[in-house]
Amino acid sequence: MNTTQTLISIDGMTCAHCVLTIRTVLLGLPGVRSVDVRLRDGTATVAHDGLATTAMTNALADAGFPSRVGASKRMPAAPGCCGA
Ligand SMILES: [Cu+2]
Repeated sequence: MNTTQTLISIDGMTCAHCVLTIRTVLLGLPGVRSVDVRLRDGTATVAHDGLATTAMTNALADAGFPSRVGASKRMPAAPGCCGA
């Protein structure tokens, strides 16, 4: 089975707890193999089995993290889980 890598830009990721939440949310999706979250960049790289990218962004939105597929400038505004 082919593994696809998708880069997601995530808003509101401010601390290690956000990273953990995001990892848990993404790894909980069926077909996700690994998740590499980079707090500094505000991005996550997801290795998955051809999962719909909307499934990832919807799951993140439900967890309180607006996100979009692809690299983009980090949005500074959104408060994270800790409001930092
Ligand atoms: Cu946080």
